Amino acid sequence: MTRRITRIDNGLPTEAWQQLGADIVARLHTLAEISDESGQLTRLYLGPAHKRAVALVSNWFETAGLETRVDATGSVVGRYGAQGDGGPVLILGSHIDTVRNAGLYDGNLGVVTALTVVERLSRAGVRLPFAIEVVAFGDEEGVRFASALGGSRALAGRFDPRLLDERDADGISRRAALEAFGCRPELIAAEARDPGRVLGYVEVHIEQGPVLEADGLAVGVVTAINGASRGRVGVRGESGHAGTVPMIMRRDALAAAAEMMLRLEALARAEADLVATVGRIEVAHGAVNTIPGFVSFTLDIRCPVDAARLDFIERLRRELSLIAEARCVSVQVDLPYDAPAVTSDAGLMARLGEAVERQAPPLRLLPSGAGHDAMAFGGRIPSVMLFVRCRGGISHNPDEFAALEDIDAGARVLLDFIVGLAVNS
Ligand code: HGY
Ligand code: MN
Ligand code: MN
Repeated sequence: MTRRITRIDNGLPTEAWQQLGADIVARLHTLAEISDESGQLTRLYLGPAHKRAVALVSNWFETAGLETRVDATGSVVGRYGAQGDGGPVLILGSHIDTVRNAGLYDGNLGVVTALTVVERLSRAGVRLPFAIEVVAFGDEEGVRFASALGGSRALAGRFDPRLLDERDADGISRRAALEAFGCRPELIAAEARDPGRVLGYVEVHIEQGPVLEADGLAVGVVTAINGASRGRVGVRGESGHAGTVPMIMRRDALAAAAEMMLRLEALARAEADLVATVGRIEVAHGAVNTIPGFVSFTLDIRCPVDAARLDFIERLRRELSLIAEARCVSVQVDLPYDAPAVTSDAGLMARLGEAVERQAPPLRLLPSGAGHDAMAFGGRIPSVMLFVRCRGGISHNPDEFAALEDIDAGARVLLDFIVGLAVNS
């Protein structure tokens, strides 16, 4: 027997609201045991750990009463049907892929929170005027391939087929990795959701920054997400014998790259709200007694204002060319990944804010410096995020931590938001 919810305060049995944090934390620890590397949490897109995590999460979704499938990009999609057919759908989710040596919460918290909240509705036998899809994306971090957000962009109808030819460090294409995972890349386009049938996308995520902790708050509603550019700089000089080539005659690619990185840092420091990072550097045929001939390093540039980010990149290209010219090396800047800044949907922010005021007051609005799957939906499907306090703002680090009571608050806010949407629909 399914019941229709009429009011938030008595819409669900008391037990639906209890132990949410404890259930979520227990699942996060179970999920965190699935890693590509022993002794640390690394779960790269379409790798062995991702495969095992998909199996575990699929089992959780099915046990919670969701119709579950793995979509054409490897995302796990669990659907909790509506009271009747043909209604709209609310999409909840986040990602289960991680960076290398990650913490438990980045991405995984949002998936497990959404699952646990919908599981409470299912246990209470409550059906809503809309369906809910819980999605565990697998390509948010973009660590294995150059581009990110492949799963969420597929749902948003924005998956660029050229991404299928991107290759990882072992030369494996995204297409081959998807097929080896059991996916059919030719079906990705069909994963696009009809924006007219989607109420919105809502993502719970650890803040990954220090703001909520500084304000002494458990949760906050995200107003906007920084835009991002990512890619790689290649510097080509001439390799040579470290003992014989006079300094003045060298075309040292690594020394040139080092000057370029310091120039990047100085330019970024001069820009309010813009951040730039070099996360990896590779020296081709590096050896202690060889002058480096070719070096490549990654670039990650973020800013809340797209025009400022793109203008910065143009200035950076000119500056790196001047350094290359002065050092008689060549430089190539490739930035294939471009994710525009996204503002949260005002209506969803208002609804989520009301839920925060009821479950974990006071309401705090804040922007996101980190990127998220929610960015993929910008301008096509309304989206909003709820941040959960992050100890010390530490993330992309095994010391990342969110307290059980804050996780519980986040889950209660999400459950209240969903019930509120049903009551007001
Ligand atoms: O890089 C980011 O901002 C996100 O954690 N993928
Ligand atoms: Mn994340
Ligand atoms: Mn991350």
